[in-house]
Amino acid sequence: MKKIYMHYDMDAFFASVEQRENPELRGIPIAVGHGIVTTASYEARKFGVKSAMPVAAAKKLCPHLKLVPVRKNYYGKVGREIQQLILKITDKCEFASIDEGYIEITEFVKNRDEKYIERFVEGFRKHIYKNIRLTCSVGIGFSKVSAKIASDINKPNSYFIFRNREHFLSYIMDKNLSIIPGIGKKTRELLGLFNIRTVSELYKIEKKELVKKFGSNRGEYLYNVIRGQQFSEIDNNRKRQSYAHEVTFNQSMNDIFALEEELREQSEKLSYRLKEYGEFGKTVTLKIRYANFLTYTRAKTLKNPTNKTEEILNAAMENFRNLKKKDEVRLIGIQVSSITKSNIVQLTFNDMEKHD
Ligand code: TTP
Ligand code: MG
Repeated sequence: MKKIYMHYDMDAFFASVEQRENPELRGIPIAVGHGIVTTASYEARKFGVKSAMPVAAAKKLCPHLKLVPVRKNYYGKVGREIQQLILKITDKCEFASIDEGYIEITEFVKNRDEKYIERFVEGFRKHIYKNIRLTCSVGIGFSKVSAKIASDINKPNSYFIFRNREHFLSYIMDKNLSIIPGIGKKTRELLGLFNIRTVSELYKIEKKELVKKFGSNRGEYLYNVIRGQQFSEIDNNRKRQSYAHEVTFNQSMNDIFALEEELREQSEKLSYRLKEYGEFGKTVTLKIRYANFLTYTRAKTLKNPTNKTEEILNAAMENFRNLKKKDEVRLIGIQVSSITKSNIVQLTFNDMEKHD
């Protein structure tokens, strides 16, 4: 059965929390930050003030800008209150960061028309506002990626629904690649060298070409995501024992540099995932399968648990270098285990209070 996903993203999160707490900050341009703007209220964005901008530059654009110091722990607390509220509706949710998350809503809206989905979305947004006093933007789609793109379309304090894959494709086709999650600045720069800047321009490139330029994982992601064929499930398994990435080659791989590059890519992904969940791993295991199908694993225990790309990569590379044979590889992968939590996020799973 086709699934339906919702993505929510709080509007100007840090700034909105500050405006909620201090009535005198409401309705005026504010920036949360110290030296650098972490986020700006929508009133400040009208002047061109943006995240990651030096405060001095922001003040030039908007002389009345009110600067507010960052209170990260407090925003974290508010973010977790939002998560708790959502967990009372369903446990089919995945919190991608402190102010955004994915919710699989198939069971709530299946076989219903678009009007009903609109009512559901507005009900959700009201529920958040009533309890948290903050606004969010919501997107609906047939996949996590399409829902995420949708939530950005009518930001702030609104929503957008992709009715189906065709609707999604016609919307994204003439847009810049920056609207696609996972196509970051570096990838766009590289594609720009080949005059590929929009989705339709990327559409013309064959999968083979993309895999050649970006490796199998990234290449296939790029190919699939702009075709609405990138699917991943809601990941709500909070008691995770390990994180792993591996890749199987169709033919045996003899290029040691390419294998090392693959290990780097996998380390980056593992680091990203660990950070996303605020977790650290102490054991890094390299898995390798040769053309004769013999499979070996080599584990290394670190002094301190890590979530850093370089530390994961170094441990995996040490094992890789120690192997007698480094070619004729059919599969290579890294697992990070002995997981510990940095900051304890206590999430309770309870779906009693369903709302409509
Ligand atoms: P975002 O959801 O990217 O931004 P936002 O919520 O401020 O605004 P929008 O309405 O466009 O969603 O990020 C959430 C919070 O994360 C943001 O309020 C501040 C913080 N943040 C940083 O600390 N540094 C950054 O570079 C960005 C982009 C965000
Ligand atoms: Mg946000």
